[in-house]
Amino acid sequence: MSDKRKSSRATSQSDPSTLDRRSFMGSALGAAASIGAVASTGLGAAAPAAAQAPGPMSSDMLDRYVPTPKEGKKPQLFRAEITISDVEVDGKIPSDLKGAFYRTGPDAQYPLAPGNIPFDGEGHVSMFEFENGRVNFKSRFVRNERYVAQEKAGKILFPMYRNPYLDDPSVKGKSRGTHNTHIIHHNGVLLALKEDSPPAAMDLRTLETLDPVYRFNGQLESQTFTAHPKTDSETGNMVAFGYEAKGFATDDVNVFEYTPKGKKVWDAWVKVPYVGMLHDFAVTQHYIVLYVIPLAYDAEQIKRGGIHWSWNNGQPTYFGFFRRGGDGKDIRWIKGPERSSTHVLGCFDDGKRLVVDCEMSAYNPFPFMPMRDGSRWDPVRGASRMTRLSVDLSKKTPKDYGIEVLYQNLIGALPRQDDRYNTMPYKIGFLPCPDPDPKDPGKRPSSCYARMDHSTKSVQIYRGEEDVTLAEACFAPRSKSAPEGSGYLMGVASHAKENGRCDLVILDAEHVDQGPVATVRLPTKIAGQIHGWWVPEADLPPKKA
Ligand code: V55
Ligand code: FE
Repeated sequence: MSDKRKSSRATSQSDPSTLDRRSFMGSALGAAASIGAVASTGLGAAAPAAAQAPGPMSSDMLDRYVPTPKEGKKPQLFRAEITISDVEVDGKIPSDLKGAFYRTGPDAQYPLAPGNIPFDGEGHVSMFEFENGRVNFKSRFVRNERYVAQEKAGKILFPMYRNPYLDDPSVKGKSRGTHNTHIIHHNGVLLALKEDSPPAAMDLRTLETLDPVYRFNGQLESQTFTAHPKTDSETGNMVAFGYEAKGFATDDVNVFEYTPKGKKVWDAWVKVPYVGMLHDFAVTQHYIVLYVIPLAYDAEQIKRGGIHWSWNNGQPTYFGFFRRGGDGKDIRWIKGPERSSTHVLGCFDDGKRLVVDCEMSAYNPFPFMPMRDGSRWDPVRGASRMTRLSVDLSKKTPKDYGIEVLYQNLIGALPRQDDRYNTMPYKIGFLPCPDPDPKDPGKRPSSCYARMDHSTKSVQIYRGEEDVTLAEACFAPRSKSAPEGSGYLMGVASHAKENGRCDLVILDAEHVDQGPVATVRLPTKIAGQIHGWWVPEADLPPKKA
């Protein structure tokens, strides 16, 4: 590669404004695509040619969040709340697809303050409601305490990601939650989640915000609530946790379990070896697993007016596990090498082994999270692959945990499984990724969905249309008792060539390589997405007249 092109990539991690559009897009969530940007310039010898691929975040996120001073362009806000009944559909909505698909992501209410990061935009929730072959679309902001206060003031009052010291004095005591990361249904409501705060509850049909600080009828002791609760495969209970649970930067973690009707049936308190981002966790039939990564709390940076985290180069990871139903005192922390992992695909224990399949990168997967040592962020080391972590349970004091890459050619940070298998042995997974088999390495690779089958180690690929970026996919089972992975895979495709116009692509989850069975064609771009969630018809309240 030429030196000229190489230097054009000489971007500083701590200044996202210097990242070019494509590299940001690629790396925004787990560096899936950034690899590509680098590979295209030849930097990434280890990177597959597929590297220029679009990342898992939809392209419209870029326009909104990445300042582009080079082009002299102001960041463009989106903020459009949309209602469309009976959206145009290509193909036919399957008659056994009954329920609603929800998605959420950050959509900044006012331009982000200098130095702030895309993860601090206000939560904007969308719903695709399936009804007798028709699809209705609706999107609404979460009207949480922060949104409402800022709307009243006409400006940002919480200017920095998880740094309360810069907050406007008028919002003292209010919830800082943006609720921009994930949504789940629980006990008749939609819970919008951000890991630094309690959930906000919304109406499953209208998306009206019902409770901006939802504490499970006073049962929630933790001051925070994860964006990645799990559903117990046998009981349907919701298992979740909060970290920094006793307040800002505390090393306390509270893990808890609620019945589907919202009764707390278990909780335990543990302490982490250091305060790192605990974005996700793993729950098997018998164990809770917490994985501490060096995306660590940075007190100095907070004092300087920066964000909560920086990547603390060289710091070890810790794999912690303890028994469900216990008091947490049996927690064991196993030290491991510097790594990052933010999302779990699936996990199980079989009495002999505790297995957690997650996406894993060598280090910091986020180009906009500062490197503590000031080094330039490396998208090759930031690229995520599906990785199996395992612990030998027959040993009294396991000294290490196993790390095995499962699919070398698949790069992506937003894996999803059939959620009926959250706590059980499973074999099927889905992953948005750049084309793992580019026929023309010079061309921008397609954005794909991979269907992985661990039992055969085989991969099926759906290649999105040439100009699209595919968001995280979500699986909807054909019926309550359908076999694992039998149903539909759906996800939003944004078209770069149509100003970000979006489709919802619906695939037969067992034959993703055959292309969509139906495509819901929105007439417009919609708010960006981090995660999505399926709610079957039986769990939806009746539609109000
Ligand atoms: C993630 C997303 C967040 C966040 C922390 O990995 C981690 C995703 C959208 O906000 O605050
Ligand atoms: Fe997440």
